[in-house]
Amino acid sequence: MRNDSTGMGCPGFLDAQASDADAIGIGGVQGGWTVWDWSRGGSARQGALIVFVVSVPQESVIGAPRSQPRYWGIHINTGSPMSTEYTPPKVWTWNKANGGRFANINRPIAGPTHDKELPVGKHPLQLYSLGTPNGQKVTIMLEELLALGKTGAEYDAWLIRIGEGDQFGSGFVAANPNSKIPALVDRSGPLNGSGGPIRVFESGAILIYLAEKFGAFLPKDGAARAECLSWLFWQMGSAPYLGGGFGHFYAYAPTKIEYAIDRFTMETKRQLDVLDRRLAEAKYLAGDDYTIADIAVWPWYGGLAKGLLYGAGEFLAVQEYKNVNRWADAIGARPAVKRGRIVNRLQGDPAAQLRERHDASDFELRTQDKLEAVKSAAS
Ligand SMILES: N[C@@H](CCC(=O)N[C@@H](CS)C(=O)NCC(=O)O)C(=O)O
Repeated sequence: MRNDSTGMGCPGFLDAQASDADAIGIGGVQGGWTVWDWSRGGSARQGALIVFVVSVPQESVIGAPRSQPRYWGIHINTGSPMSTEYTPPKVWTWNKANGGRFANINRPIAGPTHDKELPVGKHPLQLYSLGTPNGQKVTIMLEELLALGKTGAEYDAWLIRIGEGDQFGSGFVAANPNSKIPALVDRSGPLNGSGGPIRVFESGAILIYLAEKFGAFLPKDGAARAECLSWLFWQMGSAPYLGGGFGHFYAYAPTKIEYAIDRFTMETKRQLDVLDRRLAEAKYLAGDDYTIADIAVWPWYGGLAKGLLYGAGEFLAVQEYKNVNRWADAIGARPAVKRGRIVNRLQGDPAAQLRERHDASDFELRTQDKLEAVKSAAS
């Protein structure tokens, strides 16, 4: 199994995590065995060996009515795929063991799991993030603002390892009650008139906040502003089908389910066509100018069109979307984009990973290849 991203399908955070073997065991899908109570709902899995025992309950067992007979089964997982024939029980219950390798981060409840304050650096803006497409939007925006000479956009970018559950620390949850990267804390105080730190979560909200604060990359009014916000919100609504739908079922789910892959491939190709048609009539999504709409859409759909997401370039025939490719190349060539896309990255070429960014010079001095060279010289 490749790296999931908590079911959200966000690519780009592969980190040292548990191996596939931890999917095996009670409730596992690739071997081992499971005992379950048939009378509470469920269905046979492909290739399973099932032994039935009818029990006459004298005492209530796991809450079933005493008057009903109970059927118990033993399911031997033979390594066959998870069944697609699943009858949901009346009430879903959280079976932690079924979470496999991601049991520590997939939860049906919100809120912190542990106490941990967030670090604070020297700059006005503190970003808590990770170099997935959702995180890249904000680091690209900050680098673009700095490139324009907006020195108030200097920032510390701290790494949040979502595979290790950092998003459930009390400090992070205070910055984003939704426990997802990216989260921004603006500590510039008097600049905002409030005197205190301002938290902003959801990448779209962060982009608008920064665009308004610095007066850049968001047209002031009229049709251009409406077009920009429309494409910005298009991204927020569309990418979950790409990441949580297509990416999850094509690349990460423990079994390939044709129905799910078909459904989300159809939608992903439709979305690429939506973009391709828009970019046939306009240079950038909002019109003649590069805006936060492009900054939001590029990390997802630019990456997809260049065959960089989910190993799906050939499957989706991404080269056919010529206008998206033209636009993706133009944005990818911007120096600020080249910088922003490597911040908080944990994956890929070490020279293209700046795991934490606290100073503009870090791009020259503190990429992972440089840090590793210093470490090996010292040892
Ligand atoms: N709509 C959110 C999506 C953020 C999101 O899905 N973040 C993922 C990483 S790309 C995350 O933090 N997942 C951790 C988790 O689900 O526990 C945004 O645009 O900011």
